[in-house]
Order: sequence, then structure tokens, then C-alpha cells
Amino acid sequence: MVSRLVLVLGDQLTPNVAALKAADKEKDTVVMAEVMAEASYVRHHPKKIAYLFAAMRKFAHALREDGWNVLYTELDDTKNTGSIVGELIRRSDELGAREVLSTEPGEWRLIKALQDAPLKISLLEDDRFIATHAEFEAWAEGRKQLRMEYFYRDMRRKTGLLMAGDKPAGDKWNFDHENRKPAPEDVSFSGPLRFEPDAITQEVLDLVEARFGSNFGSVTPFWFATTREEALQALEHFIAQALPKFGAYQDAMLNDNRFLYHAIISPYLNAGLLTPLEICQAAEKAYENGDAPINAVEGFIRQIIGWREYVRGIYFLEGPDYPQRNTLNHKRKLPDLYWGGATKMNCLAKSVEQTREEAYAHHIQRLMVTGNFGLIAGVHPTELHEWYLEVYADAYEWVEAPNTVGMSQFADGGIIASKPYVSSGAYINRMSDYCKHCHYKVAQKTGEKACPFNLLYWHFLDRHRDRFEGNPRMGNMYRTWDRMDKDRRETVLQEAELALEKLDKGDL
Ligand code: FAD
Ligand code: DLZ
Ligand code: SF4
Repeated sequence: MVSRLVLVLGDQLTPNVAALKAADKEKDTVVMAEVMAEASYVRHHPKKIAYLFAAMRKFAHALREDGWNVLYTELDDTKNTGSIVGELIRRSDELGAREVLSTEPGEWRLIKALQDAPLKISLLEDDRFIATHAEFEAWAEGRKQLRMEYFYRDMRRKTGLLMAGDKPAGDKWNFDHENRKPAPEDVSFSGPLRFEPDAITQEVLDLVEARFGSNFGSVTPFWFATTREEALQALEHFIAQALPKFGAYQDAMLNDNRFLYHAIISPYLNAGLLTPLEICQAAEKAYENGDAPINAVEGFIRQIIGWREYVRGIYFLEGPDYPQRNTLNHKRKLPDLYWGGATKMNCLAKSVEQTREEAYAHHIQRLMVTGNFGLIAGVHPTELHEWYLEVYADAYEWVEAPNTVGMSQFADGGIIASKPYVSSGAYINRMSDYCKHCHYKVAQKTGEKACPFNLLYWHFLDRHRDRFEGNPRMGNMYRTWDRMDKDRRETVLQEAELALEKLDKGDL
């Protein structure tokens, strides 16, 4: 008789996950399962499903090699019950197990399902993060504003990353003012390391194509790493070839380059193939060896021990209703262009096209193109939340929802962002070459060819005046608007309304 089952979910693929650390290799049985409930609670991008199934199968194999007893359910197994809880019940019955060890899932939905299951399940805190729940709660306690920057400094102190004693390396905590350069002419980075699918991955690709081929996104070409060894190679490749320029061009976008100097490691990090500390230590080493400048390394480390930890803290602090928040009361249905529907707006068309093909877009494409547009067009934030959760290979609610609902849509009322991330076309034009290839004219503020971002930006500010005009960081925006003559303001608002009508008809 087996005493315990050990649940390992698709985004917990490391021997260092809490449930495996607490288990006994000699006595306990690992349960892993490809199930329809997880693969279809949103219509995930086929690449995301394929990546996880391939990585799960290979991780199960590695666990067996390491001496674990693993019960693995493939999606098409005839006895597959279709859900994680169903599989735990089935395996408990089969083995006569009385207890399940599980690492806390990254989504409230699944936490609740495990808590409600008719089984004795111990939910262990997921300790793959720098900050524990208790540490984040203690940090947040009593603060009026939960600003990432202060939390980040605590994480620097806790990890010792880029610290010279109790001072930050380079005498500054944050080198952002040296970053944010516009798009470069040439990019020296050849992009992320690409891996040829082996037989296991190929089998999964066929399965996913057959079962999820109608979801948004193409399953091939498939080049993701699917093992820890490969993910480590991808990390090394980024550190050597792209990190030095990561900071400077972090916010830039290019029509014909999807990756610029980004790491493309979030799918690996979020599923457990890499750990946050090892990634940051590799970057820190590049700085110490003189291979990468402080602005790049600090900026990169801040994304991981700052933003990533911080958004997770907010997700768990705020509770299960967080993803449904809609402070600005936005109601527009998600426009078809997010699913590849025709649009003459080149920045959106290109960001969506690469999302469809790669299950990847970098932060500024997500925030300042698709996110910004959704916000100024008044799209319902829950619809955008579901879209982001579906289309990116790195998406799990704990990280996606705070980024979308909070940072990008201001739907949490300003917990994460101190002001909404809205911009006119000028920002996109400064940071990219998209506008050069666009039907619309970014310099035109009104008229047939006026960039829709220009119109909708003012429409957003005007319709939310009561909420935002007192925001000290937005005073300039309202002053500029108020300085325009009345007729011009009316024209802008009328044309913005027309643009919204066209958007709803799929004609913008
Ligand atoms: P790089 O730009 O190279 O950054 C390195 C690493 O820093 C990333 O791999 C990631 O782990 C971390 N990071 C950077 N920014 C953030 C951030 N804001 N929040 C959390 N981690 C961050 N990230 C996800 O991992 N999953 C998501 O579902 C997700 N959804 C997003 C939705 C929106 C609307 C926005 C604006 C951002 C979202 N992000 C999400 C954050 C960010 O866009 C991605 O982490 C990043 O684009 C991943 O690509 P990369 O590995 O090339 O990152
Ligand atoms: C995302 C995902 C998918 C597509 N499929 C599975 C699966 O079949 N089995 C599994 O264990 N996990 C899967 N996952 C990851 C889970 O959805 C993830 O663990 C939860 O959303 C919590 O983060
Ligand atoms: Fe986007 Fe406007 Fe530039 Fe066209 S002109 S690419 S719509 S910002």
C-alpha cells in the first residue's frame, strides 16, 4: 500500500518543488497528468500546450531516471478522467493512497479545486520564489501605496544581488534613466536559441495539432527548450549575446525583429525549468566579469526579483476576485483584431501576428501596443485578461492577471500602476519603426488618416477626467488637452467615436 501521492503540475517541473522536496522517493508516488480541464479552461495557444506537455513528459522521464515512481497520464489515455482532481482520486483509488502532497498552484481556480477535493491534500507553499507570502504580506501591511521600487530594494537586500555591503552596486538602486533608448538600426542578437523537436516533442506536436489546432496560434515552427538542460543553454546564450544591450533597448520595438535583446526565458522560468536566483546570479556574474554594464544587469535583475515577485505578491494578497476587477467600468467587447482580424494599424497587426506565430511578445508590445490600445478603446479588462492568459506561452494567472488587470488596464484602481499606461501614437513612433509601415499617419491628430491612438488617447482622458485630472502625474496631459481650442477638442472626440464604431465593425 502506497502512503502518499505527490502531485506535480505542468508548471512545477523541478525536483526542487516543495511537494517533491517533502516526499519520500522510496515510498511515495508522483502523479502527473495531461488533462483537458487544464488544457481548456481557456483556449491556450497551441504552442503553450505543446511546450508544457513535452516538458512534462521529459520531466517525468527524468524523475523516473532519478528513482521516483511516476504515474503519468497522457491526454489520450482511455482512463484519463479529464481533471487534476479526477486523476488524484483515480490514482488514490488504484493505489489505496490516503494522502496527497501538493505544491500550491499558481491560480486561485486550481487552489480551490484542490481544497474542495474529497481527499486529504496538504498544500505546501511554493518556495520557488524569492519572497514568501508572509514576507510580502508583512511588507504590504500598513502601506498606503504598494510601490514596486521599495519592495525591489528589499529583495536586493535579501538576495545580496548587486549589493556592495549594504549599498547598491554602482551607488544607485535603479538605472532606468539610462535605459529606454529608441529602436536601434541593427540588432546584433540573433534571437533566442532554437531547439529542434525530438521524437517526444514531435509526438506532442501531432497530438496538440489534432486536438487544439483550432485555437488561436500556430503550433509550428516549434523551437522552445523543453528540458532544464536546454533552458540553461538558452539562458547562457542570452547572457552572452543579448544581456549587455538588454537595458538600453528594453522598451524598443521593431517591425522586423520580434525579440530585440530580450531573454525569452519566461516560459522556462514560470514552468520551473529555470529558477529566478540562478538567472539573476548568471546576470550578476556577467556584470562582475565586466561583460555587461550595470544598467543592463540591474534592469534585468529588477524585472525578475522586482516586478515578477511583486506581481505575484499582489495576486495572492488581493484574492480570487482580482482578475475580474473593472474600476474604469470598461465594456467594449474584445475587438476581432486581437484574434488576427484585419486592421490597418500596423503596430497592432504586427504584435498580434507575432503573438500568433511565437506565443510571445515582449513587455512593451504587451503593455504599450495591445494593452494601451485596449485601455484607450475601453475594452472590458476581463476580456483582455483572458486574451493574455490564452495567447502567451508564459501565462499563468498569478503573473498575467496583475500585469493585465493592474499594470496595463488600471482595472484594480491603481494598486500596481500609479497612473494608467496610456499613450498616443507618438510614444509608439519614438520607440519603434512600426509607424513607417502604417496606413495611418502618426503625426496626424485628426482627419481620415489620423493615427487612432492619437484620437483614442484624448477620448480616454476626456471620458475619465473626474478620476484622473487630480492625479499629479497626469496634470500635464490635461493641461495640454485644455489648451487646445474647443472646436479642435470636439473634432478629436467625434473622430474618436467614429474610430470606435469602425473598430467594432472590424474596419479600423
Ligand atoms: P525579458 O524582457 O527579457 O525580462 C526578463 C524576465 O523578467 C522575464 O522572463 C520575466 O520573467 C521577468 N519579467 C519582466 N517583466 C515582468 C513583469 N512585468 N511581470 C513579471 N515578470 C516580468 N509575464 C509572464 O511571465 N507571464 C505573463 O502571463 C505575462 N503577462 C503580461 C501581460 C501584460 C499585459 C504585460 C504588460 C506584461 C506581462 N508579462 C507577463 C510581463 C512581461 O511582458 C513578460 O514577462 C516578458 O515579456 C517575458 O519575455 P522575456 O522572457 O523575453 O522577458
Ligand atoms: C497550462 C497547463 C496546461 C495547458 N495543461 C496542463 C496539464 O494538462 N496538466 C497540468 O498539470 N498542468 C497543466 N497546465 C498548468 C496548470 O494549468 C497550472 O499548474 C495552473 O494553472 C496553476 O498555475
Ligand atoms: Fe500604430 Fe498609429 Fe503608428 Fe500606425 S501610426 S503604427 S496605428 S501608432
